Amino acid sequence: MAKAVKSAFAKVKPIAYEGPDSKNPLAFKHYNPEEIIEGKSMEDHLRFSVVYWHTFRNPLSDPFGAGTALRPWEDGTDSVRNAQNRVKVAFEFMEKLGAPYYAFHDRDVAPEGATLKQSNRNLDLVAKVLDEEQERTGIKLLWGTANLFSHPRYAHGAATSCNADVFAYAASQVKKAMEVTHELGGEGYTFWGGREGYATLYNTDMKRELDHLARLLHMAVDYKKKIGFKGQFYIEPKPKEPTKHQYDSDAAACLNFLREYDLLEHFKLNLETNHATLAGHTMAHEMDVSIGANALGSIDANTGDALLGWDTDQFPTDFYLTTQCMLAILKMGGFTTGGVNFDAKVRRESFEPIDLFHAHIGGMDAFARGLRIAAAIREDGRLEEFVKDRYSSWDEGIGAKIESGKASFDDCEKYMLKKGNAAKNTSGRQEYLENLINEFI
Ligand code: XLS
Ligand code: NI
Ligand code: NI
Repeated sequence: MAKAVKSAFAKVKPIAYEGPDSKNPLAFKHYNPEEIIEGKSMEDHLRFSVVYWHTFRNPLSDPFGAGTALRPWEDGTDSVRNAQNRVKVAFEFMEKLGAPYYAFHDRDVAPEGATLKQSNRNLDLVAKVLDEEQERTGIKLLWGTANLFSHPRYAHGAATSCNADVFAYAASQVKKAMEVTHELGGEGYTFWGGREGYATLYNTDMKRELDHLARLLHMAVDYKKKIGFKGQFYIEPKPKEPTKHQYDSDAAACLNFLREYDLLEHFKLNLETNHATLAGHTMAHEMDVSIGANALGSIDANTGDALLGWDTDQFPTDFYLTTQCMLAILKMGGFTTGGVNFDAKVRRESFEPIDLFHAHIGGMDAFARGLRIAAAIREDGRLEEFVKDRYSSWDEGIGAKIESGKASFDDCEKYMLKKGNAAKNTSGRQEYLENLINEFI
């Protein structure tokens, strides 16, 4: 029987803001939750969220070796009781860290049973403790999701499986995960197509699989209405891993899919940095694409390793990256339902519980600093002014006529025949702009 855990982090005091001169590793140097930036507190800008799967369930194994994580509160069983205990540890951690949100998959928080019925019951038993702990601490659920990729039944995919029974199982699992998310007051629900893709086209009917994926999402939209769930639906793009090709490969592919199947109004995107780079894009690119479609919902904040090339899900510590993220978020007017969700894990070598604090403190500080830098760049105004100027030929004359749809080919030709040649181009000044950004970092 599991012994009741009183305090898993007894030696750690609540993490406080001590400012940039502090040498205390268990203090924030930049994240000052109440500080007002652009009229809003840092806490409200950043809406930090801790992920249950990496932080409390990842054993820190890799393809070459077993897990290394030391988690003394675990009793070594896959019991509901152990899962309930773990919830208390998780909330103690999040409370001491000062994270206002968390996110989970159904199977992270509660053990899978032998049947769907048993799994649902296990989830209810653990959700009860999640609810109590949310109530006790005021920590809220950013989003919930269903794990439709770990179990062997999902080997060929979930919604895109060749096996209709597997689709039905996945739909039932999503139904339950949505209900629990709703009961816990979740502000969103994420669909990451873990194994929705293929390993070889020789055995794959791609069109049929995509139709099925859209079917599942339409069912989810219908069910959302039925139960009165008001949270935001998100799709999370990722190009590969574990499949060779995932259908939701990047922001543009997701947006096209959602448009094609009449789903765009019901979904926004949850962008993850390491997925952007796996797709051959920068996070800033993916954010810009999504903002352009009014579809940036939330971010899974992490980073990859340029020399490794797989989804290493590291904690973000690079100020250039966090500045770019915050420039994009401020540009879109801030998060509504979304947040900065640390879909990140400590390294296999960082196996002690205290490393979980170092990792999150670093990520939160990096984003807080990114927010400050981004706000300073905006306040300065030179960057924005440069871009505005660069396109000023579109503000009047032929440019304005083209933009507003009032010019035809004939008009363009008439204009250019009269003028003889196009006005001279001006420099893009990339180096000047890179230097300008460096003034603020
Ligand atoms: C995995 C994904 C996953 C989603 C939620 O690569 O990032 O963790 O965020 O299913
Ligand atoms: Ni993610
Ligand atoms: Ni990832």
